[in-house]
Amino acid sequence: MVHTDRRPRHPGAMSAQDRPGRTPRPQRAILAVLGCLLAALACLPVAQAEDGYELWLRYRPLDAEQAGDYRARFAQLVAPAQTDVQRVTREELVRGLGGMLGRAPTQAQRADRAGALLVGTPASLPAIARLGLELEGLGDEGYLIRSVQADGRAATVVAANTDAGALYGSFHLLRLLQTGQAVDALDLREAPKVKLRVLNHWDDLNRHVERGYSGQSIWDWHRLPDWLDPRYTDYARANASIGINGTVLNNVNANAQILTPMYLDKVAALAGVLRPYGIRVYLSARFSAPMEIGGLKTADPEDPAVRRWWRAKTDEIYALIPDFGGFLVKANSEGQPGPQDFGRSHADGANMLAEAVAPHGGVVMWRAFVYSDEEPDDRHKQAYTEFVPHDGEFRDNVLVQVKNGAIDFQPREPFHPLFGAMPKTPLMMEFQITKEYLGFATHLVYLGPMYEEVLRADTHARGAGSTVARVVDGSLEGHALSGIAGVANIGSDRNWSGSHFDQANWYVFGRMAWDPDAGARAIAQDWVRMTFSPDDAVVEPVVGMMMASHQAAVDYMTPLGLHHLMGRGHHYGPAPWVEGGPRADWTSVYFHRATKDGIGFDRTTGGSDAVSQYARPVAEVFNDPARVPEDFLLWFHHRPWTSRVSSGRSLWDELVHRYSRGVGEVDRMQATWTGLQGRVDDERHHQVERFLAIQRNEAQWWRDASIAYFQTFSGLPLPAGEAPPAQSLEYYKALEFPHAPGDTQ
Ligand code: GCV
Repeated sequence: MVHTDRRPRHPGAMSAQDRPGRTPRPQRAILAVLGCLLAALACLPVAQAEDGYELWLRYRPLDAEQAGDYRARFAQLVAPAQTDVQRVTREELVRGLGGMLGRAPTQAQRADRAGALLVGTPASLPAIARLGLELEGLGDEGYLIRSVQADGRAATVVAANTDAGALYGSFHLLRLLQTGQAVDALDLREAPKVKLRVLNHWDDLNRHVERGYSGQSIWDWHRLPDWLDPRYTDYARANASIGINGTVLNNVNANAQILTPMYLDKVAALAGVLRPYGIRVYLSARFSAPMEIGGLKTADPEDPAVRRWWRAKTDEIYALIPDFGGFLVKANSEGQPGPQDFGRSHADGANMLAEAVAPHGGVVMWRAFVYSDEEPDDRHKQAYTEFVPHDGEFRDNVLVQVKNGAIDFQPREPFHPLFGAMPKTPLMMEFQITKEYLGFATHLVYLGPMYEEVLRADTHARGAGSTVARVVDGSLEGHALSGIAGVANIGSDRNWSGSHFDQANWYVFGRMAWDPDAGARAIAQDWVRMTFSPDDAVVEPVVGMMMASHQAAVDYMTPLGLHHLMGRGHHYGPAPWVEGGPRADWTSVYFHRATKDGIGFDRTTGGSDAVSQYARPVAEVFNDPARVPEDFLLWFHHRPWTSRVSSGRSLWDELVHRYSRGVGEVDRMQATWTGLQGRVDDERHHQVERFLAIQRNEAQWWRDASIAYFQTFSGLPLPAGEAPPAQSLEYYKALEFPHAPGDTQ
């Protein structure tokens, strides 16, 4: 990344001043001895600082045998650099190949030896045009990587229709080397299945990050546009390497000032850094901006002056940023302004903005995370109730952005019932990468399995096989526009994400946004190889930890479908006792509904009837306590404490068992990690070890506090062999965390 290269220099490398023949003889002798000593020192293994800054783009030297093989195949680089995208592509290849192979390939205008790497498009490189490759169907971002004979010599080609495709293909090629793949008979063809692959930063203009656990905002607004922190470039590289092609710079709880000329200049400067990496910027728009910064008396989307204001504002933005992506909007949700304040619908509001960006090719991402405090209905149902009637009313350039589940990024949620229920509207997935409800940045929780579970869930909207992935990638209903958003976990921390393992969640988000059918395990394997070590003795145990980690966290936080049991406001730690306050559906008791008789939220046809928002085959399963996946039992059912579950245990015993099972898994993670000492660099090993210790303590805290609380309802003893909570319920209830990170302001 952009920083001093700390790799040991080649012992033979000399600068011009070092050249012999310029220094008197005796001094030369002394210098020669010193030189030998230095050369010998340079050959000693040098402990390399590993602070996580380089993410998965470390490009460390490969072992000699592998490097030798690759070196012969990538001896020469033929990659034009006429455009910014071409330039950064070439830079990345030189950096990556140079780092891994010990020396950068020679660069040439045309291949004149075996072992050339040709990178570009038929338009940018005649040699690629001569190959006559089938690039149709790869679109604007796809690529192929192939071993070929170019002008009679063995070569490797990364070819695409566009520069951006060649950039993505180059990162893929580098990944093949980073993960030790064979490259002698390559024939890969890749194109993203999803069009918009976008990070959502919940970053405020004062650099506070809502639900951020990795320092301040990466965007140094005060020093922009004059100071362009090199981190922005490295951020762009990291995103491009996993196919992310858009970023929403500011919080959905938006401040209208981002739309003022002063801030738009800053946004334009960032757009300039990100553009060569194929990344467009988007902004969260505050719906009431025409009143707050435009001097209008209303923000009514039907008011001609309001419409004019948005059109003019949009034109102003595009004059500065011709490839501006468009707007993300949180409206009429959690106190944010929106069209309903003026008696208009979500479609009215979205369409007004869509009309403004349409002439420029922009889009509107309108969030479906809405629930009203005046609405006494189950919060689970409200987004569906509000949005489904408007299916078909949104303009072509509007996507409705839906969280993966109906409540709010809980440790585990069934897929949102809107997926499959709005066939005429492109529905964009919103995942959370930052771990608001999954242990902040200290708990090791790999989100790949959770994303995979949601994307593979079958909505049955058009019969079996109508997976959420097919809704989101547009293939189920034939939408050309499609998108996936992830709420970023990136901040100013040196390691970007607050912990080394949270980088994996950024990584897997990008890979799954590119291909929603990709597997979490394979992605974890790539990530570990690139981030920690290609050594199988590291890869397999670490991937094992990662793959078990989500279930572990669900077990020690919210087993069996429980949800929303965290501390009030900051969301840190267990607080199933939370009640009262401004609204019922911000409390824990609203969601778990524990009584002397049982526990769980009855969302069956006899209860809130949320199940009926799913297609019939899904609804029937969710409605039946004997068929509902046990992971969602208490999400959909209120069950007696003594009822039996599939293990044969009573519900109470199973609950306690799962809490303890989660803690036990963290014990195993700790043991695995300790066993890797010496195989992973000390710096990162140490931090992960300490964070796992925090996680172990907090897992125990979650278990103990939850059991102590729920036992007051069940009145049942702990199953044999289960340790009682370490402290009294009063102790847990009295804990306070006034300065926990990431809270709203
Ligand atoms: C940006 C949850 C979070 C809020 C967040 C909101 C949203 O309620 O706790 O911090 O606000 O989701 O997604 O809009």
